Amino acid sequence: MKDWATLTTVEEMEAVTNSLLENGKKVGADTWQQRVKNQTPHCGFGEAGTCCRICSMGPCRITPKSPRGICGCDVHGIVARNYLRFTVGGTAAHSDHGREIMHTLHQTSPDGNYQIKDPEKLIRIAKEWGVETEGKDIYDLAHEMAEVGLMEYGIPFGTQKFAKRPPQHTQDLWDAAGITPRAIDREVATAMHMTHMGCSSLAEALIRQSLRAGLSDGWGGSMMGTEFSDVMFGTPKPVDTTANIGVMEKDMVNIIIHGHDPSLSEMVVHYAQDPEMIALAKSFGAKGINVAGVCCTSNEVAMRHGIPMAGNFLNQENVVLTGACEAIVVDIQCIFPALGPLSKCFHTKFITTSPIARMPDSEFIQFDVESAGEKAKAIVKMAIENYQNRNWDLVNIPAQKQNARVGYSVEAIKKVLDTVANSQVDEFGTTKPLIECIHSGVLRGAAAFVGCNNPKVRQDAAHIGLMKKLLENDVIIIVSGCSAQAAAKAGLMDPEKAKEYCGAGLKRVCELANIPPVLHMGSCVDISRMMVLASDIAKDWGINISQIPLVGCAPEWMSEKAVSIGNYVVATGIETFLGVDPYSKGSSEVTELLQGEHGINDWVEAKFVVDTDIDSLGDKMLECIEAKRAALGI
Ligand code: BF8
Ligand code: SF4
Repeated sequence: MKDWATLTTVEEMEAVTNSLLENGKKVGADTWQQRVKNQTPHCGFGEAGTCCRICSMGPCRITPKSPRGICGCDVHGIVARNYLRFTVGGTAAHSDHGREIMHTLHQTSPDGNYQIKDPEKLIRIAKEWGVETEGKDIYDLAHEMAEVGLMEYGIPFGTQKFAKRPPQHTQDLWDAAGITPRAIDREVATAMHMTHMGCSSLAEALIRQSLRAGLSDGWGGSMMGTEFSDVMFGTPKPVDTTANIGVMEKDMVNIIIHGHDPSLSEMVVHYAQDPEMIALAKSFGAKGINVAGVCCTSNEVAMRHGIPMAGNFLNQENVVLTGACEAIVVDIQCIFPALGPLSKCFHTKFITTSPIARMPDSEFIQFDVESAGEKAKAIVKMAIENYQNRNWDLVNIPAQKQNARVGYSVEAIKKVLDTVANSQVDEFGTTKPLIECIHSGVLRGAAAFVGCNNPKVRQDAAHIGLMKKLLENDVIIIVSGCSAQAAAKAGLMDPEKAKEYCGAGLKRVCELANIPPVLHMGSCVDISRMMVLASDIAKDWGINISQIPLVGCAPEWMSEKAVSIGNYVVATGIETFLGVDPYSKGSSEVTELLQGEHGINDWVEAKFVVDTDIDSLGDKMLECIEAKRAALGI
């Protein structure tokens, strides 16, 4: 047995949360821990996916006594329709985030709020898309690329441009299965149409569309979100930061940024560093301004600026419960409406900024590209002025914090791993050193950890527990979203500490490359980076993606976006392990399609594995990696 003493344990994190809940009790705060109790037990029909309310003849619930809805739809049709609608909720959200990024790109200018920070990347993608670059001003090119990218949402003919990125074999599988993604909005609209009353009730067709819609997210909307965020805000490079609730500062103005779109957080970070704002903070008696993040926004600014990560999804109330949060500024997605009433129990300002995410009990400051600078400055100022309203009797910032090295874009991973082996390096690096490590058995394989927290799973325990298990077995981990923050909070991204918990091979790789064994690849939209990495590995190795000893895992997932992700990760050929059931267990046919040997596995060479017993889920991941090695004869 290894000694994990130097990492922060789940028990220690829970103790800290409990002390914050005590703080909340003093002011009558309502928290998710209480609301989970109020909501338990959950509706069995909803959980099995067997309730249909697609038309007003229902709701129809399937039981042994009533095996069909009023229209005659059977349980398989109902479960599959629900699954498809769940998927495209996520496809729409991710892709709309990508669309906002493209609109921001369209308005970049040398003296405006947003500039081009990675022109090489812009030119590279322009060449890939067949857009003429010669002799063009970089901003003209950016605007043209924004228009081409925005057309990907509604292009009447053809398929997604980025869907040409994976190996030919993957593209052939997609074509044969009829799931190569067309216009992104079309895949969402088709799904809504298919699931309208009186359209599709054939489970197989509905699951096929789920994969197609997912692919339009992962190889469409999300990929544009990632690539063009890099173009505007910089492609991430390794940077040191800190994680967990102790990153909040007692004597400083604490601004928490929460959500997903970096257009807002980049601006807030910029103005929080403005000497004029810092001087203002000092005039109110604070030592300065401290910006920290929650959820994927946190990942974005941690990766690009080393901004500390205060916590993940189920920590969002904790930051307010410290009594030391002057403002929690949010944009879109994964924001608890609870933050409104909760912030009223403290001095905290809850500031919403997007017309997409309007909430009661918040101050709405609409953010747009033209006024971004001015609005961000006003928000920072509001937070500073609010410092004087703190109730010092309620301030409780637990001293829990770990170091983390983050910022592993595909470009950065290739670069750092080049130091491990002496392979030929082309202009943008290759994945060959990584392949050599896996081929020789120094590393057994790789695992991509993604996704959320979910009160159905003990918070962070599945992420951290599974990661530890894989690290011991020489499996290198790439990570994104709230899974990344779980790892960072525990200390698994501290290059000094975390390597001690790896098997001998992985430890050696970490030492040679000076990396942590858990590589932070970004937000959930950035799972597209993982797709590019997998695709590059397959090409450099000369095998199919499904042959790589690589698995995906979302052990604590909760959102529709996570299901959209699951669909595209599997459809890309990566076996995906879930710790929470996607409301599909009510149908044997849908379960067979998603998890059986001859469902989607026959189309895309991968499937889902669902197991709520986390230890057994980990065993299955290791078995899958070893089986892929054996099949390759390595
Ligand atoms: O997109 S991992 S809880 S924050 S959905 Fe949300 Fe889940 Fe976190 Fe980011 Ni992703
Ligand atoms: Fe019931 Fe059919 Fe209407 Fe669904 S579509 S609510 S199963 S009648």
